[in-house]
Amino acid sequence: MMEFIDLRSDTVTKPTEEMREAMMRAEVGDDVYLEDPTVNRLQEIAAAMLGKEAALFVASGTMGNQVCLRLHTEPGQEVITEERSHIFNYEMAAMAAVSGTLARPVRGENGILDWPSIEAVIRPRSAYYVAQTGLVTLENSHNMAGGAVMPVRQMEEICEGAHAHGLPVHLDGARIFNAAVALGCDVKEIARPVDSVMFCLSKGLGAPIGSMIAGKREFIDRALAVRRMFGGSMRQVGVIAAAGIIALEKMTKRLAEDHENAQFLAHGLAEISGVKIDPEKVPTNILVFDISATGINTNDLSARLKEQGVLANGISPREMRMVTHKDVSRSDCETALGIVKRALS
Ligand code: TLP
Repeated sequence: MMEFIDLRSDTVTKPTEEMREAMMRAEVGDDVYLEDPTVNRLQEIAAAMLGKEAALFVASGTMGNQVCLRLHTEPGQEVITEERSHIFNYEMAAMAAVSGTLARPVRGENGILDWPSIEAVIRPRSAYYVAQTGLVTLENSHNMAGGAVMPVRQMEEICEGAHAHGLPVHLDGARIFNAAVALGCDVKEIARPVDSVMFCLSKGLGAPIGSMIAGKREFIDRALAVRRMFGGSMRQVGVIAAAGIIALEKMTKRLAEDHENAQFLAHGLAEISGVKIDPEKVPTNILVFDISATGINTNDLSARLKEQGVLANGISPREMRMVTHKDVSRSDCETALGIVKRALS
């Protein structure tokens, strides 16, 4: 079988040998009885790292976001979210189907919302005859905006503003550790202003399964019940939580390497005629670039790349996405770049 250089996502990362070893040896118990020691330890480590009172292991990022959304809102309310956010575009309209809420999408500059654009769409409490705003969601880093990061100060301003209106803020921090590396801060600073945060162990951190939500103890206690309602309470989950602990303690420390590889790819791509990408707008491990001026659409480019051993997908007919991660090396990136150049020449 051909060995592909897989740049489709950082979700494709495989567990390390150390993770597999830890999974094999994990001490386990029934997590519905809250008796799995490995899960409990993962939750404590996650809460401490994020600077929140408590954390909960969930099956996926989508489940984590939707459990939080369900807890923060009531049916009939609106949820303010960035137009290209994962919560709005890639979660099967769960906020409508599961929580009975309506998305209020707002376009952010390069995916990054600011307080004035959020404040402008908050429904006045005095107007009983319009749907009320129930929640503000943020995404940091922002996946479909090329891994863009929102500065902590801007998050604080948004959260202060939202709280003054009585609105909670949820952060989709699927890649919060990538954001922290790019912003040169601790993840705690990014998590501090928000009421709840979801982040993924199964993306750049290399764990095979799982995400975490974190927030106040009382919130996480209620999240247990909603997770169960969504079919997400599991039994001897320690076998996967064991990999999550390594993801947090070890794999968070190597993300800068993925960002350097993304910079390398961005600079190389920028030199290809017809490819539009600004390497300065690639702060993390995600590259989104426009190929419309090449006259080739993204489906065709994906197919050409695949024939040559590179996997990358379009996110629209004009825009390709590439994501660097632990299972692509600098030399893989060099190879991939050469293949893209030939495919577009
Ligand atoms: N993102 C996936 C796809 O679903 C697009 C990817 O390949 O990047 N929030 C953000 C910001 C995400 O990027 C993702 C997954 C999720 C939530 C959902 O996580 P999962 O897939 O575990 O439900």
